[in-house]
Amino acid sequence: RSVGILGVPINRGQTNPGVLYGPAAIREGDLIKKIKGQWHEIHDHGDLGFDYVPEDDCADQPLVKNSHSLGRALQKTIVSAGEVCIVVGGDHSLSTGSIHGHSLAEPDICLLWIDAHADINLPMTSPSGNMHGMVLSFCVKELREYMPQIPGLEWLKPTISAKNIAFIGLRDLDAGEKYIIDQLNMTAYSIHDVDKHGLPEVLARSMDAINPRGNRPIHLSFDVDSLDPSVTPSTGTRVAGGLTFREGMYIVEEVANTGMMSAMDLVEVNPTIGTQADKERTIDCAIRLVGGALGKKREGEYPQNYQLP
Ligand code: DIR
Ligand code: MN
Ligand code: MN
Ligand code: MN
Repeated sequence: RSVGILGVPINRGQTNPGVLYGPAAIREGDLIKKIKGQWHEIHDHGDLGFDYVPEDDCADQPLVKNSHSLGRALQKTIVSAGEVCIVVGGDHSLSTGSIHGHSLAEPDICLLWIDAHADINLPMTSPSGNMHGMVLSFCVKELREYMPQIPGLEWLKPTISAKNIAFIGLRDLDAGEKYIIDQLNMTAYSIHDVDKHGLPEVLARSMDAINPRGNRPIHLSFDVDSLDPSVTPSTGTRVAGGLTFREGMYIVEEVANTGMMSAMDLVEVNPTIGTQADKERTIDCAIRLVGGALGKKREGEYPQNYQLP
């Protein structure tokens, strides 16, 4: 299958504007060249173009900051069928668009959410008003009756059931988020669970829960703040005690091994945070995660027709 890369330099789902430079920095780190395997074709679709809208200044609703601008930008996130789509952010609000678009292209997706945060605040439970912490409340069908109409986001309809979502790496949840996860009986592995059972076990249980027959297209939503801040320091909401680099790589390689990944979000790389070394480390890690998810193997590999000279 061929691979499409889409940059989504969206930054109004949170408050640090520098996350806008994520796609450019990841491209400059030589993403395309480094992930190119022998067996897939890569189309770079460039960055999603969008305008922010002035209505956001008049704040006709206080619940979701910049909702008109986000709504207009997110509606354009199309995930094309038949191509593995890599969506490079930008902040995590972009996943409302990519999940919506992916669900239209592939009706039976499951969602693996790798994040320090659950990003499932309802607009009313959000302590921040930042949309990157509310992504899943817009996507989950079971929360429809609790969702208020948000101006600019009326088009965004929930497309995925709570039982088809698994979280790994959680360690900073708001009360409303934990309550929703418990009420909907969602598959959620915190960093405590990772320590207790080990990452391979937690990942296997997650995949069993959301993709028991292994026949569903997988949407992998990877927030780089899931990893320990020593691994990905250049991100807006660092939380101590995260997944290791090796655990992150293990996740993406295992997802690649299923052969069923059809979309991946790689979000919250903010190259304006930290030192030059922090930024380089974060971007290098982001690129390795994408490469691993596309089937690049740390164990080594060679093309099918390879021969010794
Ligand atoms: C917090 C932080 N739960 C919020 N969320 C973050 O604003 O809703 N998500 N940082 O990635
Ligand atoms: Mn294409
Ligand atoms: Mn997130
Ligand atoms: Mn996060």
